[in-house]
Amino acid sequence: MDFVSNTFQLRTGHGISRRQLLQRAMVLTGAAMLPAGHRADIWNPTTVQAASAGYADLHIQVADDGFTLPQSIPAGRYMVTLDNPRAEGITVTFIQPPPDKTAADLQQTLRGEQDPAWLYDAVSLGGPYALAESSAQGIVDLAPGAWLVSGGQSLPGPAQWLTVTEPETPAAAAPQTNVTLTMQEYGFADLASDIAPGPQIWKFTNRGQQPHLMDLVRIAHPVTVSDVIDFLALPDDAAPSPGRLSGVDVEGVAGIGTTSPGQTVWLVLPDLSPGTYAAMCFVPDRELGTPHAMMGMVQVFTVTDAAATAPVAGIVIDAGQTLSVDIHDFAFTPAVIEVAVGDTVTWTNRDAAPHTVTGETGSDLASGTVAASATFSHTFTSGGSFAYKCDFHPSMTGSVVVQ
Ligand SMILES: [Cu+2]
Repeated sequence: MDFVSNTFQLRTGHGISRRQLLQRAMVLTGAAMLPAGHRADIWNPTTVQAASAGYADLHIQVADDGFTLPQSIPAGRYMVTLDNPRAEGITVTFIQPPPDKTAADLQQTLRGEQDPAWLYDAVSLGGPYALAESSAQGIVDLAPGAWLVSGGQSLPGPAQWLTVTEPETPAAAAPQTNVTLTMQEYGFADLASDIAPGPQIWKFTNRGQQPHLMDLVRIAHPVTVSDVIDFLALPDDAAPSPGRLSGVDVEGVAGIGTTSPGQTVWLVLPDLSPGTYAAMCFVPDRELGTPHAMMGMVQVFTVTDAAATAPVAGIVIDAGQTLSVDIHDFAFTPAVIEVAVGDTVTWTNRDAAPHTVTGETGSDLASGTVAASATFSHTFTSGGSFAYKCDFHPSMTGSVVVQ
């Protein structure tokens, strides 16, 4: 009954462990052990620098004996950062149990020693899944009350209590999101078949009758949903066979923990790279005990450069990109450029004549003279539309739209 760690398991060199999957099919959430060599390019902790952008920080450190986190915080919307130095992936899940349940009850229930019915009925918010030796971020709304913060069975020791007191500040606005999806029995509705690469925030709302989670894996080659389900159903010791999906083709990328009906959580994806992906839920069905993935809650999609993405407003996911504007033939190209907060724009003067990049009066966008072949860079730290012109050639105008 692992309500709180993502069920699907990958082991270095052994691929996915179906034995553990089935064990955890008794269980509501999952933990993954992921191929160490495959994660760095996809999920480098140094790229996880999501500014809290108006959200309070809730920092959770994974230690060998449990989570380290505050004991008490005011209610509100939190940017949860899960720092995981361990050699095993872990998910943080926030569970608001009924008043008569203790941390020991949760532990026993996760071990299958108690009837899990209460866990299906408790309010649960899925925090981020952090790969081994990595960090991950997600956003949760914590209401006042007593919450159990659980790492599931993959973390030794019982869950820890977090007391959430009455809010001290007005509610923060909801994050802007690139991908909005609905979890239900049995699928991820609204998840497009093509997703844009790069940093993004996904919003998950459970509109079903049961709790759901998402594990996101990248698969080395194009697959169908049936391929993935066949793969999950293979016995643990099945030999890889040509043309069939095997564990070495699958790498964990990200995930959110178990989230109950009616709840919404957000996941920060620092840099989704092009490829084939599958989203799946391993919550055991309340009636059948079968992991939802085996009942069809698997969705395959591709991340392609071709899919257009809208920058996420208000949240700087990394140090920011650098975008280029050419100054050529007495014009700025592109004349209008859209960037995200934190991005840097570099203007390069490709004319023989000098030019300037001069914002409106009072703007700190002021290059002074940009000589032939010289460049000028400016980092945009707040949203808005910034018009500029060349002081020497007023017909040359442009603008930077910072989302
Ligand atoms: Cu599910």
